[in-house]
Amino acid sequence: MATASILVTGALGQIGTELVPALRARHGESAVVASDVRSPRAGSPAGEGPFAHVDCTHIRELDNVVRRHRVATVYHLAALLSAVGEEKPRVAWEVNMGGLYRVLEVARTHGCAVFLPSSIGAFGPSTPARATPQVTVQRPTTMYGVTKVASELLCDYYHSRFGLDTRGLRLPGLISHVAPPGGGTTDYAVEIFYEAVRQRRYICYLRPDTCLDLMYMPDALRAMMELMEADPARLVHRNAFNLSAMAFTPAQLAAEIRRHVPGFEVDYEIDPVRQAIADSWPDAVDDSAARDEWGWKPEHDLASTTRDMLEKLRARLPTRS
Ligand code: NAD
Ligand code: AKB
Repeated sequence: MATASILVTGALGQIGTELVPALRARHGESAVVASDVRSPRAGSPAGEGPFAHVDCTHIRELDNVVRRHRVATVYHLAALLSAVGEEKPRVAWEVNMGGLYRVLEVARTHGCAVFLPSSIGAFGPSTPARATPQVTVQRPTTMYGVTKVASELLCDYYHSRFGLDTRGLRLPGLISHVAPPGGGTTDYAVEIFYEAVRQRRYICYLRPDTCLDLMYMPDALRAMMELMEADPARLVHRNAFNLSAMAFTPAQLAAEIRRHVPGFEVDYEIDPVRQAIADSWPDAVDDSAARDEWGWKPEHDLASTTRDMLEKLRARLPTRS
């Protein structure tokens, strides 16, 4: 059996589908074990190298895979996102908290480093909405947000109490074209590109003036890997770095897409649940701690993301003539 040193949980989701190939390109195919509670579909990039079926709420399954593959670093992605978490709050608690607790316990036993993605969902309505500071009020009103704040604290605790090398980012909503998003509030910013290419029409579930932080997937992948490679002596805010690349509203995104897809129409049918979640999140966060402590710098803005998303999707999807 090949020796591997990196385990990715929840590897078949929106992020893992692209993080696994990126880590394999950097560290070698056999050095990265993809894992998920689901099985990979034929042709899935995560299934092209080592793959293990792991339910992150089962400590024995985690322990076996870490032991068997001599895992040194875990990218713990398995979680329920914000909208699904409101439909299934009990499952969200069990997977998001129960999974992380077991990952940290196994990491403590075997001395693994752990990466944990937090989210802008860790903030709430009483958080300052503009230039949201790195350290600020965190009183989220979703189960997702509650688990993200608790996860940030738990990772801090395992670092200070047990010396575990835990690191994390408060990711914005991610825009990507490889795997679909898994049921979040920011999914509109992915769906809109698919529908612009397929139909030239999109029905958006958020109000046109809802401003949120978003990021293109290549920036997010680079941020995760750069943070895990950063000099630990420089990291003050280990487990919850604010991260920003661009902030925009559905109306601004639609206008940018219209520059490439003339006549693109967007209608608005507001989903009260996802609108309330979006309204409770910041408009744009201040990521100066990430910039100062490990040199974070985004490469993609709204214009370059829109151009690249449309180019990639037009090459793959049937388009309306
Ligand atoms: P996703 O929903 O696309 O994928 C999650 C994966 O976890 C799925 O493949 C699912 O099968 C798996 N999973 C669910 N329960 C599991 C269990 N018990 N054991 C093992 N695997 C399980 O999510 P994503 O968008 O890839 O997000 C990954 C992480 O990044 C999450 O922690 C999420 O909160 C965080 N994040 C994502 C975004 C985003 O916009 N995608 C933004 C901020 C933070
Ligand atoms: C969601 O909308 O739930 C995620 C996130 C920002 O955490 N995309």
